[in-house]
Amino acid sequence: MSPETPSPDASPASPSRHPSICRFCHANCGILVDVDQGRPVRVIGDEENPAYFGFTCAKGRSLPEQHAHADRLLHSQKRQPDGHYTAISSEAAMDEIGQRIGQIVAEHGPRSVALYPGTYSGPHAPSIPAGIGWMLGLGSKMVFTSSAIDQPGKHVSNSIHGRWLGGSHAFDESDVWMLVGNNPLISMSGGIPPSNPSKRLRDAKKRGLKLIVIDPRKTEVARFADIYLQPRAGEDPPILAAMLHVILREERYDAEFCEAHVSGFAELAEIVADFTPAYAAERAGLTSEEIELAARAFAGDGRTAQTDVTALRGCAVAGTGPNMAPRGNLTEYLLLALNSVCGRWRREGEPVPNPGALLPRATPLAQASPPRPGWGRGESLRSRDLPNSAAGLPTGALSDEILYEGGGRIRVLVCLGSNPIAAWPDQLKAIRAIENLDLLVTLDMKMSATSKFADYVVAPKLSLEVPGVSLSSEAIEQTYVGHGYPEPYAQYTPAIVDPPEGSDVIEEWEFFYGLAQRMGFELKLYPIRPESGVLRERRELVELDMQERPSTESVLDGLLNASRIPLDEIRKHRHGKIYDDEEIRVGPGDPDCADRLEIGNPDMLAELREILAEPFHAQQPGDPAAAAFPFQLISRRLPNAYNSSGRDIAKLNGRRGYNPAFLHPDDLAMLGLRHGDLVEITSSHASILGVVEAAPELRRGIVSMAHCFGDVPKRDDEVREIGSNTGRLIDNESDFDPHTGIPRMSAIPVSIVPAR
Ligand SMILES: Nc1nc2c(c(=O)[nH]1)N[C@H]1C(S)=C(S)[C@@H](COP(=O)(O)OP(=O)(O)OC[C@H]3O[C@@H](n4cnc5c(=O)[nH]c(N)nc54)[C@H](O)[C@@H]3O)O[C@H]1N2
Ligand SMILES: Nc1nc2c(c(=O)[nH]1)N[C@H]1C(S)=C(S)[C@@H](COP(=O)(O)OP(=O)(O)OC[C@H]3O[C@@H](n4cnc5c(=O)[nH]c(N)nc54)[C@H](O)[C@@H]3O)O[C@H]1N2
Ligand code: SF4
Ligand SMILES: [Mo]
Repeated sequence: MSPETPSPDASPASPSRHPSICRFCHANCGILVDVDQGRPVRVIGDEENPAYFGFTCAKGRSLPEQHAHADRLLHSQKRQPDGHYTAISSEAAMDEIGQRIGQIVAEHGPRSVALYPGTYSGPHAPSIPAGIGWMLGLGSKMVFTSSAIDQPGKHVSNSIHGRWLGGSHAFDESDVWMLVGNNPLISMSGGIPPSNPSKRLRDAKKRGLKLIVIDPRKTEVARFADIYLQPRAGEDPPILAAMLHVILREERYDAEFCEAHVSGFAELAEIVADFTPAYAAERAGLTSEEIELAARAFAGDGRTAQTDVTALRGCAVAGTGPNMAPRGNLTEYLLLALNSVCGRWRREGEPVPNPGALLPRATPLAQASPPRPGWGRGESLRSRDLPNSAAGLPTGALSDEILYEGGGRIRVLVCLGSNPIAAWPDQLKAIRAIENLDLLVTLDMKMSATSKFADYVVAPKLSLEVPGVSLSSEAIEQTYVGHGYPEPYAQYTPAIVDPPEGSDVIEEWEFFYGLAQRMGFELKLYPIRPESGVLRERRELVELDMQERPSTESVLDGLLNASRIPLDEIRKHRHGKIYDDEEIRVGPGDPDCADRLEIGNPDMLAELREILAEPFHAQQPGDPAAAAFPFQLISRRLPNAYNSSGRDIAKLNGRRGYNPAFLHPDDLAMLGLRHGDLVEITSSHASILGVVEAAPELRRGIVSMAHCFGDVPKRDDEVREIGSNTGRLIDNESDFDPHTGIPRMSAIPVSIVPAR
């Protein structure tokens, strides 16, 4: 079944119910959508779904409200000279945008065009391949993704550590699991599978899983922890180095695995010898015992037999918190080192948990692939001496590249389901940069904070109006260790409804296709490349027919040309299915292979040495030594908002569309504040307003706030309605990672005073 024209599942007139995939967030929950009069009216979890077991969250259940939102754009918009917007047909918008970009490229070269794919480039499988294919056709490599301001340390550390081609252990089979600064029960991200994480966690606890959580906030997931460490923010590297110290000192590592497959052991051992639990505990505001306990729980008794498939299983993963705090690469690197010294990689003869469904067939091998450089790849920025890294170009510095006054600056920005003014570090600079562009095009469902600056806003179809597949949740395993589906699950959904009557909305891939057509080049879709998952067969490049526009269904067929389970088979099982028909076991490594997992990377060891040389004091709230900025602002996610989305949906935001500034009740008392009071939060860079709320689950001295709220400064006095933008507090130029450019986005030193 590959219909040439996408036909929605529902007939417009009669009420009906349809299995589908929720794409409000990246978790791809299996849902049932009730349709009446051609519109979605109700969403519930699909009990028949074999991986999600009926799970949904309030965001998914509000898809009908999202689709029918009064602010939803039903037509693309063009900015007029007086700053107002008028509707423009999507065809005319593509004509004008194609022509304008053609002129700018002719004058300034293709490098003047940048693409920024963000959050909503994820739900639709063809969006990013089409966006990147268009950029490559144009001849520009200036693709900046939100990954570089998210968890860039993962990409860098995977590169410099190397991959294990047999893959990592899966959550569902593990004895021990460690989460450092992520909260998968709310974020659906990081370590616990995205398919009903709370059920999976409860089942795992029943099995006897030991959970270790390190987070300054006792999060929803931390409440399930057997061992919970509540450190100061930004101290993860010393804590993890001290855990390695304990594991090596007490010989709780897998000596046989290290001997055969790991290099740099002696170098790492030498430096972590200085990271005593007492030292790390003092820095992080913990006790030595807590760190020792965590280390022993993670490493267990160190059973080593290389062929013993019953040896302790587990994995240590981090989330956005530590990646946004200083030295995120090092945190992620030390986690890989912990996994490697404990031998937490799949051995010869073991079956892989997910041999692939929408992904190509796994071809796992018990062998390391060699480390590669983590940064310094390809072209550097012109504005600042920042290279491309394994996480891509440094999005944290894209504002500087747009504001650059020398030749070759970026003049055109295409935002693909993204919102720079809400999301980029240093919001005021981001605003200046956006205003400095010759052309800004956004593909956005509403006039977001960024779209209000755009020359053109291209109105997209929303998720229930387009076919979809559960690829993003499966493919994440290829990028991040310990992520993805623990079983060969896949789901396909056709479009459930047509777009609203009278609207003119297009899919994101169609926009790039339309531009390529007008600019006279072929659009080729490039498949994803594995970074850290199990080794897989390769997918083919997809070349699209440029004469007659293909249907989305046939684009999906092309993109999934090497799926282990053919898409036509997946199309038949509308409630999703686990394709456990085939067992694939890890093959033997090449006995002559000299490749090793590298745990002694000199740059990472140098960062560890820097930490030892750094002065520190055990900071307390109100501590005179930290008088200027006695608090640390950390990032967090709220259940009912998804970055900048959701906060304007009445069913989701309850009475408040803002992001509270959460503080420990004792800190509130110390500051003389009560719930709902307004405060001024000041970093070395800027100030924002916040509405305080008591949160006993926080460590003292911490203020925890969600990002992507608020708007431009002229709306600051609406803080109680729209919240405030924590990105404004971030200085992207004086405190940033030299390899990925990510600035300090968590553990930001701030002061808090009552607002006058
Ligand atoms: N201070 C601070 N900053 C942060 C973070 C933090 O923790 N703290 N987190 C960072 C992280 S992890 C990320 S990923 C980035 C996110 O960065 P961005 O992706 O740039 O920000 P979003 O707000 O998610 O932007 C998504 C946009 O897509 C639009 N949209 C919604 N539905 C659709 C659709 O169906 N199609 C299309 N085309 N558009 C749609 C929304 O209206 C919104 O404007 O922010 C980063 N910024
Ligand atoms: N509901 C909802 N779900 C989302 C999103 C959303 O906005 N809302 N955003 C999506 C996106 S873009 C992403 S990238 C993922 C992110 O998914 P996660 O990484 O799980 O994000 P958070 O839930 O913010 O968890 C980060 C945790 O880090 C902690 N933290 C902060 N600083 C530090 C530190 O220095 N050290 C340690 N150890 N911990 C620290 C915070 O207290 C917080 O609990 O979530 C995705 N899912
Ligand atoms: S977790 Fe994400 S995919 Fe699942 S229902 Fe909620 S918004 Fe939808
Ligand atoms: Mo993210």
